[in-house]
This record gives sequence, C-alpha cells and structure tokens, in this order.
Amino acid sequence: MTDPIRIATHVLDAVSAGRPVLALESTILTHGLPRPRNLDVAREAEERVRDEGVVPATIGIVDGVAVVGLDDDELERLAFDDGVVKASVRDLPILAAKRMSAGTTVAATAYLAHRAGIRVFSTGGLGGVHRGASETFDESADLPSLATLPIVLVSAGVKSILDIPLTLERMETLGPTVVGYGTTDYPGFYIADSGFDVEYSVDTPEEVAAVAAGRDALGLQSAVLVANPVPPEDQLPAALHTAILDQALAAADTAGVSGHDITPFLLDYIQRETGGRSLEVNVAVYRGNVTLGARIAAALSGR
Ligand code: PSU
Ligand code: MN
Repeated sequence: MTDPIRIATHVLDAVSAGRPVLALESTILTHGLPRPRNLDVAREAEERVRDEGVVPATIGIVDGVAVVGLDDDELERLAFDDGVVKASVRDLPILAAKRMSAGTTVAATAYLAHRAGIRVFSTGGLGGVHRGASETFDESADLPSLATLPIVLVSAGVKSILDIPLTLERMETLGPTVVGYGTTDYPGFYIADSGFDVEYSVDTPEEVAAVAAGRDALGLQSAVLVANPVPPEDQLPAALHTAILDQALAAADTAGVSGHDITPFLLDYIQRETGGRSLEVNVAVYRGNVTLGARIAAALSGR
C-alpha cells in the first residue's frame, strides 16, 4: 500500500529544523464556505501565515492520500470538486482504501498535523455539542479527538449553532486545557461573547507557548484550546444573530438533517439568510485565528 500520509517537502524541512509551521484545515474550504470565495479565503490564509514568517500547511485528502501541505492545484481541486467529502478521523482509513478526496475536519486535521510533528493549528470555529444532544447524541468528534492530541488549537470558540454550555461541560470532562485570548468571556464564533465564561485568559502568544510548554513538561497528551473572539466591531449584530439562528435550527429540523451534514447545512442557511453578512464574519473570525496561530507557532519554536 502507498503511504497514506504525504508531508510536503517544505513542511517536513521546517518541522525538522524546528522552524514554525501552522496547520490549517480544509473542511472550511470544502464544506464551510461558498465557491469561489472558499479558495480565495484558503489562499489568503496561507499568505497571512507566510507574512508572519511561518510555514502554512493546509491539510486535506487527495485521492486517498492525506496531504500535509497541499499545493495550490490541490487546494483548487478540493475547493471545486463536487465529489469531495467531509472527513473526520474515523473516515481516514476508508478514504485511503477507496482513494477518495476529502476536506478534513478539526478532528482529522489535528490528528494529521500531530503525526507530521506540527504543534499549532488554526480553524474558524471548533465543533462541539449540538442542541438537542440529550436526544440525538450529536457531539462533534472534534472534542474527544482534541482531548488526546497534544497540539495548540486556535478557534473563535464553538459555533453558536451549538449548545455552548453543554460543550464547555464536555470539555471539562474530556480534559483539554481551555483559555480565552485576552478575555474570560467564551466567544461564540459569530459573536465575540457567547454569554458563558472560561476560568482563565492569556494575553500574548508567548503566554500560550508557556502553557503548551507546561503541558508538555507535565507529560499531558491533551490539546490547549485557545478561544480567540472575533473583534466586536466585526461580529454579527446580536438581534440578527438570534433571529437567524432560531430560523436556521427550525429549518434543519424540518429538513431532517443530521450527522455530519448538520454543521454545513446551518452555516449555509445562515449565510444565505443574512445576505452574506455571516460569511464576512466567518472570514474575519478565520483571519484573526490564522494570524494568532502563526504568532503562537513562532513563539513556540523559540522555546
Ligand atoms: N470552522 C469554520 N467553518 C467550518 C468548520 C470550522 O469556520 O466549516 C468545520 C470544522 O472542520 C469542524 C467542523 O471540525 O466544521 C465541525 O463539524 P461536525 O460538527 O460535523 O464535527
Ligand atoms: Mn456532528
């Protein structure tokens, strides 16, 4: 069997030399953002990372091979090909056997990044516990995966489509280290403050690096989750957010969407019903997380 993971040479070189690398996921590209904006956002994210002097490694599955450091042609294929699926960790062996292409979720990307020796990863919003989970058991595989992967993940909290207090409870049980960036108000992806709190905040990339170094020195194998709020001036207005969210959840219920389809369904619904405003917020959220992730990667490589 061919090697199911391919690490791009420039990524491998940087990791081996201890130079900073930032992992980026690809479900945001394949299932989170509309075409053709998805490709622009993915390219711009890599550019931002390079501007910080850090090597970007976007991760995704191309014809069954998990690629750590997709090249531009591969990014374009994943962005526009209708046959591209959404892959969590459990799907990786099937995709390898069937030689399928996929965008990788936070769970799958974190796993592959860790295998490649990358220590920091940025996404938009992390997956979590869905509303109604006490009936449906729908909890993103992102949570248990991150509980066992010693990386740093930067996100703008979890998406407000989720049950945020239940997600925070599950994080407490599963055990990743959670910090707010510059705040103890836990962010809600589209909104800077979800109304729920975390216990600790950190204020600089160096402080995040110190937390990650402490985790490593203690021999813990769990992620450090950095919750980085969208700048309040870029957030979705609160009234619009509440109204649209209720509609979106009702629409998902009526359409009977479940499993891995529900997150893309809700994000797409909200994008259409806000006339693209939520899309701009999603892009702003992602930009902020990419820049912070790159700075954390740089701070960690100096240790
Ligand atoms: N962040 C975004 N857009 C996205 C996602 C994150 O700005 O589409 C994706 C991530 O890949 C995350 C996934 O892992 O949504 C969660 O899906 P699920 O709830 O099915 O685990
Ligand atoms: Mn789910």
